[in-house]
Amino acid sequence: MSGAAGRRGSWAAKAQPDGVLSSSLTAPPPRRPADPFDIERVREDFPILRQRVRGKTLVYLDNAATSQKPQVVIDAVSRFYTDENANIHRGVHYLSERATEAYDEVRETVARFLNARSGREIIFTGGTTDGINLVAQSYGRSQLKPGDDILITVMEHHSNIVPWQLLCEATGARLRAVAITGSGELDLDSFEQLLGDRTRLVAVAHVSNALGTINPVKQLIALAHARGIPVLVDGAQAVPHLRVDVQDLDCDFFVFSGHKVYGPTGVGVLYGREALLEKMPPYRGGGDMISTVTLQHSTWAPLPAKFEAGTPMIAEVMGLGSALEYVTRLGLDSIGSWEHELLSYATQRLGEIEGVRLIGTARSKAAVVGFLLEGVHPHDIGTILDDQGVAIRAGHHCAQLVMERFGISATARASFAFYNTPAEVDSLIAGLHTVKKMFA
Ligand code: C6P
Repeated sequence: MSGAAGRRGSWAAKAQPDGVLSSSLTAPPPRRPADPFDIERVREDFPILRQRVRGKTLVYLDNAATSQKPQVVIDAVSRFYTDENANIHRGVHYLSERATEAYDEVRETVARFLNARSGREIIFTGGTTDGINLVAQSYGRSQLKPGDDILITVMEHHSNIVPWQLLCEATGARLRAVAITGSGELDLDSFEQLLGDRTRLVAVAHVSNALGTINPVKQLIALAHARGIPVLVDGAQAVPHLRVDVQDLDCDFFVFSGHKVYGPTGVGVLYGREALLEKMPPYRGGGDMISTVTLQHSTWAPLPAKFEAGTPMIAEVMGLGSALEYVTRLGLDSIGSWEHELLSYATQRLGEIEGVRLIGTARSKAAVVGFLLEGVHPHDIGTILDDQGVAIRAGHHCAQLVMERFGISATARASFAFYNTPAEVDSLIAGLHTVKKMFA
């Protein structure tokens, strides 16, 4: 991939701040990116990609909704049920001991993946949404009072809005949101203005699912910490694309979902700074999270068990461990640069289509392109593309504040993974030409 960044500069599409693409006469014709790792071989790891849908080769460009699973992940889940199934932290028998050991090992894998200080800072959750609700209900309820502020941004997914609204209703705190610019970047002046004496928590997306914007979270965290305010980072769209180091970011909480990073659904991670997790009350009560129980009173198990009540999603945790090992083997730097090539190529090719308007043209973006096609509703775009085997997402993407900011109700969104190819971008573009013909 060496030299890729330089090449990119020469053929990246020229988008105006409002997202209108100018088909610059001086721009050279689009050049297909070169293959960084052996993509065809990598694609063989994903059995679902071999299938045909509606008689056409599947072109899966809805990776921000959920990514496909490599065979090793499918095998890890299947192996657990075939050979290892037992409950954890309970039995004295062989299978239970083996399952417990494997489950706890994945916790260490996650800690290494995020560069957490220890496995005590890693809580298995049901996903990003579950992790944010945990922090809102445990940290939030115990720390916030009437008149306090929680600061989010206009580009948040509903999962990073609604839990805070519920918390505000319960505590009398107030929810405030940082503005975004016409290109879909966070307005840093707005951030600094809203960061006030009453702000008790900042919750911000690392990467926007609707715009693709990569936020300068390290800088935001430093600004918040200068005022002693803890920060939660919604990493749902970051971990599949970027190398995350929670110590380097210095975040207080970081959440993500397994299914977006090539793992199973139903499992996710909350990283929390140990000192904060220690002082937080449990979120849910039940088995495995206690130390002692009497009729009137219970005491809590040490971290991380305090936050993992009941039988967890053991098979899914096995799958998650395998997924994180898989992406680590491929290398997040290689993944990121290949996806950036795809993003630049797709942006350039979309620019060739008259009537396309990009929503989200930030300088720093992950592999998500949201767009409109003049005179065609995004749902019609999605449906017609689907007829051609091309899967994208159309709608508000659970980011209605973003839609409101741009004065629209929906976008079409193509989101890429490392197994996508320039030929698949070409299929998307060909599909959009068909859409245009049908609506001409
Ligand atoms: N975004 C999308 O198509 P869960 O559902 O808990 O795994 O993830 C929620 C979530 C939280 N934050 C961000 C930034 C997200 O993108 C998502 C999920 C999917 O964009 C489904 S709406």
